[in-house]
This record gives sequence, C-alpha cells and structure tokens, in this order.
Amino acid sequence: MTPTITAFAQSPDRGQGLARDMRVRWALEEVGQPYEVRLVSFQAMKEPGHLARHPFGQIPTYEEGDLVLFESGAIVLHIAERHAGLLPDDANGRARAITWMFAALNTVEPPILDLQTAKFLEGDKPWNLERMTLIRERIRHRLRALSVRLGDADWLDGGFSAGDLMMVHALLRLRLSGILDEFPNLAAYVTRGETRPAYERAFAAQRAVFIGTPPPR
Ligand code: GTB
Repeated sequence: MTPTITAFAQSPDRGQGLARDMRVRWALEEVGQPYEVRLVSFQAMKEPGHLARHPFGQIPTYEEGDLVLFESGAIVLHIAERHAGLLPDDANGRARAITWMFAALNTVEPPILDLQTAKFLEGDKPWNLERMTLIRERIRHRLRALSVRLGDADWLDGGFSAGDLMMVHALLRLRLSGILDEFPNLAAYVTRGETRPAYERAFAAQRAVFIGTPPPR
C-alpha cells in the first residue's frame, strides 16, 4: 500500500529541505518505497481533519491504510523497521542505530532548535546576544563530542543507517550559522548524506513543491 505523508504547501524555508517531511521523504527514497504527498496550509494544519492525524497540528504525518503516525522520528523508525536498508540485520547493530536516532533527536538537535528560536523569534529581546552566544557554545559542546566519535569514519556506526539520516538532517540546519564548518569531519559527513541519491531525490521532490513544478519521477 502506498503511504501518504503531509508536507507544507508553502515551506517557510523556501524549499531548502529543512522542514521535517524531508526526513520522511529521504527514508522512503532510501528504501525504494513510493509515496503520495498531501500538502497542507498553515490554516489547514490547525483544522479538525489534520488534527485527527497530528494532535499538535504539525507536519509531517504518515498514513498507510489504518495506520496514522506523527513525529518524524517515529515515522522514520517505522519505515526502517518494515523495509531493508536503514537498519543493520543484527539485533545489536539495530539497537545502536536506533540509539543514534534518539541521540540526533534528543541530544544534538535541541540546542540547534534553540538557536533557531533565539534567532527568528527572540531577536528583539535585550538579552538576545547573550542567549545566542550561550546556545552557540552549547551546540559546539555537542558537536565536539560527535566529531570525536565520528573521527574519520563515513558513518556513525558501520554502514549508513536511520541514525545517520536523522543526525545529518538535524545538523543541516546549522549550515548558515557557520558552526558546522568549525568541525570539518562533520561538515564532510553532512555532505556525504546530502549527496546520497536518495537524499537528492527527496530534496528535488520537496523543492518541486516550492517552485511549483510537478515532482520529478
Ligand atoms: N517533533 C516533531 C517532528 O519531528 O515531527 C516536530 C514537527 C514540526 O516541528 N513540524 C513543523 C510544523 O509543522 C515543520 S518542521 N510547524 C508548523 C506549526 O507548528 O504550526 C520544522 C521547521 C519549520 C520551518 C523550517 N524552516 O523554515 O527552515 C524548518 C523546520
């Protein structure tokens, strides 16, 4: 059964692939699962039809028959568990890959989100500069440790996994901040993720929404 995901009808990132439907698109492309997309406006996201799919009125969601999921991490895990290609075959390797998914979402991404909030929503506060400096240092603290762990490996734990997918997408939001470039092995890691054919297909599909062309086949 072809799953349907939801995505922004008009993404505020202007098609840069930063919204979280990109993770789901990427995972589906990695495993070779075709999908449909329902585009939703900001208004429609807060209406009952969408709230039945997503209690917080956000994207992405995932529908497959009777199953309706929200939370990009849960959706990517669901895809990874039901298709080959995003989790290793051995039980311990799978557990470690899932650990990296949680690390991306719970340990690395939160200060990155704080930086976005401080930049875009709190820019007018008198304490903004101090807060931005603090958050940037918290991000560096996490990236230092991640950089040491990655070392000169291509991926976090053996072959590419759903853990790398989540981590690369979380790190992508840092590109404009310049912080990622302070850690050349992490910058190269993100580039490795972005140049995977599955990422490129997912990126082109979400970009097509922004520029108003049909999604590539
Ligand atoms: N924890 C949830 C998940 O991982 O699925 C978070 C979902 C979420 O934050 N969704 C956002 C949303 O629906 C879109 S992705 N926002 C609308 C709302 O809350 O009303 C976050 C996002 C938004 C914009 C950009 N951007 O413009 O760069 C990047 C990422």
